[in-house]
Amino acid sequence: PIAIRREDYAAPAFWIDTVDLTFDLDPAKTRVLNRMQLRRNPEVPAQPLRLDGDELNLARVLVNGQGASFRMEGDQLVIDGLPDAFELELFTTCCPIKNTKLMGLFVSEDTFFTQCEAEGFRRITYFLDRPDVMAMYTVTLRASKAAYPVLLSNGNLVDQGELPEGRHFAKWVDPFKKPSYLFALVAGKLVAREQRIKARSGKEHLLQVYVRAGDLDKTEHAMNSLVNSVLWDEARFGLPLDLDRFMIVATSDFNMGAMENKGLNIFNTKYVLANQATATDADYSNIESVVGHEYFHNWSGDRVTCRDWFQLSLKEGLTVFRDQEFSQDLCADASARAVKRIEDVRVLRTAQFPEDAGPMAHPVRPDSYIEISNFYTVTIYEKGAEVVRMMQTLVGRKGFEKGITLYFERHDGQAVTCDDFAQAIADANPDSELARLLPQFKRWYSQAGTPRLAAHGVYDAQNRSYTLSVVQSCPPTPGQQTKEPFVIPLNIGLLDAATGRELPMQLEGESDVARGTRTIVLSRAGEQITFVGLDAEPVPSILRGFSAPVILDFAYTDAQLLTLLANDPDPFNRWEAGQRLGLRAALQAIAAHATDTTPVLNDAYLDAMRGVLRHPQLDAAFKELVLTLPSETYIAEQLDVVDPQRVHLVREAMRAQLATALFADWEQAYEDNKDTGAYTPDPTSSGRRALAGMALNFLCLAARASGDTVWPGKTLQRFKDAGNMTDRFNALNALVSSGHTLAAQALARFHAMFKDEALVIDKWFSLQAGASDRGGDILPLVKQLMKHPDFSLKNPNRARSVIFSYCSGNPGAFHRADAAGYVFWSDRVIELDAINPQVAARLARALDRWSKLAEPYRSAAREAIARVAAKPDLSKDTHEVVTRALA
Ligand code: BAL
Ligand code: ZN
Repeated sequence: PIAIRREDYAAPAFWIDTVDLTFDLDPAKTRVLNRMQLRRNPEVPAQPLRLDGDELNLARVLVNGQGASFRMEGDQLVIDGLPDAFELELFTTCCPIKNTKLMGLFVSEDTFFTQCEAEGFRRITYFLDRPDVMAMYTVTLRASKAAYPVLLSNGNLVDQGELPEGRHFAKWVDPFKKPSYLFALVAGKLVAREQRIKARSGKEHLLQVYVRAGDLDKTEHAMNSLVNSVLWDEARFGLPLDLDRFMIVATSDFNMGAMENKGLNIFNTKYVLANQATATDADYSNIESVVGHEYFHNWSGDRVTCRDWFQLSLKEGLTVFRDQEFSQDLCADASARAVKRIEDVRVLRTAQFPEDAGPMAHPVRPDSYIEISNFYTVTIYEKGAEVVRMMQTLVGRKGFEKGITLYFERHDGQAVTCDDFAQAIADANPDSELARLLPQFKRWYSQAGTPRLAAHGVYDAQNRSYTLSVVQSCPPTPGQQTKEPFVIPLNIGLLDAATGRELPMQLEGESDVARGTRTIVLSRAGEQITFVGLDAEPVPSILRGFSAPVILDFAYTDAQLLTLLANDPDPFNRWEAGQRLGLRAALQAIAAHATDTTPVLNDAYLDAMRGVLRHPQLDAAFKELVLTLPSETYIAEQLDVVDPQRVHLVREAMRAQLATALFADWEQAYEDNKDTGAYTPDPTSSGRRALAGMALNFLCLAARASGDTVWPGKTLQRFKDAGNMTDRFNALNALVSSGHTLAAQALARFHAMFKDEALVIDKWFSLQAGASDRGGDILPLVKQLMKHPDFSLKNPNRARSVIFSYCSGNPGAFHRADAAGYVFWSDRVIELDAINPQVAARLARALDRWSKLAEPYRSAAREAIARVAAKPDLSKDTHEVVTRALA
């Protein structure tokens, strides 16, 4: 396979102005008639027309109504000698029922769906399948009326009617130009929840959420989330809904979370369906984010799209930022907003930081790829969102809104680049630090790797000053040996070490005395920041709110961290102080080769955690985050050489210690938070359920050590009596993760209760595959689960629930000294690759960090990767991941 390089970008040789598609839908043989108006791009040297195709049967090619000569070059259809403007008619067929890749047109539960991003449209018809070719679409769908009563495509329904032989048709016209990756169609037996909404302009829009008949009672939250999204984008950024009707359709077979096709979003059921009996608080929250995300793409993605796929973060980073802001703005108070921020940073640090340090590290705007599907990554999405967030920090919230307005004014209807976006934000704020430092700021787009800030502070008693020295660096990443300094907005506060109170801050040479957080903009490799007017050495609260996606090294003393944990008015850094203390204890125990009987946590830490748990003012959601230890993955990232079993052992020992040392406090926390009344998924009550769930987990863990049967018994009762899925699942999780004997009957009962609810059965699989390993018991269980009648490798959600939960989500069980976990992994990657390369390539990433492993894991992991790489006929997707891993 060949690499596509960003620097090779060339404008297309032809433009497609209109596309008129007619589908005769049949699962075994769908006929597609494609009539297009094309014209040469006069700015490009004359060349043949090359249309992309993949797994299509071509039956006819007509140019201006006449048979035309053409040739095939690989998968491309090539036509020479074309006039400057012409009509091209193509007739092809494809086989949706056999489409297990779930790209292009496929069938799921007797319903037709499409997925075209990034390069799926070429599996429907021959096309200039690239995002800078934007056309107007008219789509006619024809199918059996009994089997496919609902026929949907992008835009507005302009005609529908009966056809002979029990068939019917629907004709859709999209009033906006769009790239092919935003095309969609759906046909099947579906029902819709509908709601009309009035925009500020007074215009009415129809919102629809389509699902299978039995799922209508699970669409209220998705609809509410959609309504909130429409209102929010108009209120915050002045971006209205531009369509008469906006549709969401759910499918249970989907590679991604969801897809922002213009006016016809297609969603994984996981991000649509929820009621209190089947969905947890986390599901509710994810649905809100994903519905928001896809809706916000209607502007940031659909109205303004990417010139080429290297610019993917143009729409994805921006849209993740927008959905993060949406969820924060919906929060009732600052505490809930902070909780959301902490959760987002946790994802970044446990998933993106390892990616940025591993073989798949790439800049937010990559320079090359073999398979673009592999670049729908946490770097493009989450780090991309952090880059946008830093821009907002540098120009202020209002300035950022002005920048967004200018961006859409300038580029509406265009396919543009990350440079265009940054330029618009800077141009709207000409006096900002962003405008001043723009070329340097854009290194965030071009340089991969997580920058490190090494900071240390010196107090000068004579001058009553405190100088913070900060040196930035960034490690080499594939293809980038050296890095230039980044622009880093560093939010800082100072606390009084004795009282914990926030100190006024005055920078040397300035007369202003600031209270609260101050943003210092770093741009050089090394800088010094001197604060004056200080009577004693302060405790610096650095990187408040996680103001930049960097690793901060500062040699805090335990006492300083305890001060921050108890007092920092910045909730992010308050949480971070607890994480640093926990991490430090873990790393010390790992370095000391602690056994499972050595206490890892000291009394000061345990007292501090007790203080948080008992704190009368802190919210339950925040307490739950503070009391959650750094994950095994995050701990492993801090080590040069990782023994995953040792990491697992130490973290389990920490959990056991927290369980027993805080036993009475867990009892109290459970009693205080167990009743949340009538179910609503709001942040306050979900925070209380989360803390009650955590308490039960620790109580069952403590019971395991003491032999107590009371709490496991109570937990089983809670599991049985629960009025919502969150409480029920938390109770089940407490029994499973403590390895209690009651877990088996609870699991059996859970399965029986929810056997017809696919998303709940996914949870049932995932909980078991992700459970804490005890003596190597999880791998045999995973193999057993794969033999369960409900298991299917073809359904991505189900495959993820078992295989990914084990390989990617359960390091203590996956990294086995006997290498059996890696052998299992390689078998599954190979097996999945033949079915669905995107899912296989994602699974292949589970061993990204193999080179950091201690022996014998390292050699065994390498061997497993080499085994996959040696497989002939590997997809481009998987090939790219494994060859990069071995490079
Ligand atoms: N564009 C792919 C799915 C998403 O990011 O919304
Ligand atoms: Zn997106």
